Amino acid sequence: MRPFAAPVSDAGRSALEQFAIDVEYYLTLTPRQLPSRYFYDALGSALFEAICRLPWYGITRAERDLLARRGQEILAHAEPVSTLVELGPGSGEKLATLIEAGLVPGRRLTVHLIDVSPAALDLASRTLAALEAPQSIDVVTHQAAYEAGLEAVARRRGTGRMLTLFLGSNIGNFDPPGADAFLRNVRAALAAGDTLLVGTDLVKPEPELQMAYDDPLGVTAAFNRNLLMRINRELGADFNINEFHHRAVWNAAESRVEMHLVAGSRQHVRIPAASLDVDFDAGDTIWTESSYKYRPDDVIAVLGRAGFRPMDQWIDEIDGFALTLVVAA
Ligand code: AVI
Repeated sequence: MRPFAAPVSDAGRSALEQFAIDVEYYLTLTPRQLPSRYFYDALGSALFEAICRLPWYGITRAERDLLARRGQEILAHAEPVSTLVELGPGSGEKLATLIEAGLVPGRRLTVHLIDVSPAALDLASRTLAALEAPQSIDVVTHQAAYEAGLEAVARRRGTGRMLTLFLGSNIGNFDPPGADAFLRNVRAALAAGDTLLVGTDLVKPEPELQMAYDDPLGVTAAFNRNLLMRINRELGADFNINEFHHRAVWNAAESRVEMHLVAGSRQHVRIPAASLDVDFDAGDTIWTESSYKYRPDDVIAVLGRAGFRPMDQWIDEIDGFALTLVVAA
């Protein structure tokens, strides 16, 4: 599954038209799928923020701890850094943690935030404005897909080094060819000597992964099922949400947690805006997300294939998470 790939060019289309096209395309594949990028409407984003606070989901906690403990080292490696870029800043808290932990006092910094969501850009900008000494930080927002945003940054960057952050194990939502292609595009937008910090969740015992993606409070289940709510609301569909159940499975051979929605009974679903009718039998599934889990050396290898050289790697052994710093070769 390639959650960030669109089946056709999206030139000139509204976001809603593209959503309808994607739903029509992915729901008629075998197996049926939906791209995970559509989880993040307002409710889905709030549910994801809640997931990040769950005790069973260690990614956010581990990453924040590493950034707080190692921030100074990370920024020292990237010196002389004048530009920070974050792809998908979320609430901006991780970036704020890094800046607080390691920014040289008095240093002026330009921070570029790239996200398709204006709400995320607004929230992250406010988080940075609340930092001590915000006057030494110029924040520029780019409401854009990651690659397009990075190209815009490359066009207007000044002299000095740039450190780009791709955190939260977002790389895990790309399949291996998608991750390779994406990281190559990131490399192409950077200059030699620029650095990239990538957060990746690591392979860990299956029961831990199971709890992280099928939590006892049912927050991840709600996050998954909300995708059908979104299709009902935005595309006028009539999914019976109560009859779709969340399933998370660890696929060891592919090194990924898969999330699926499973029909509990036979259903005929109409999706008018996608000009689509779909029949489900009890037990039929829709594959909604893959979260690839890495081994520390795999992270170095995938970044190496994209044209980066390793600088350092920090591992949180408790939650099984890695921050990897590489330099554009
Ligand atoms: C955003 N992404 C890295 C999360 C993940 O872990 O794959 C999304 C998520 N899906 C279920 N829980 C969290």
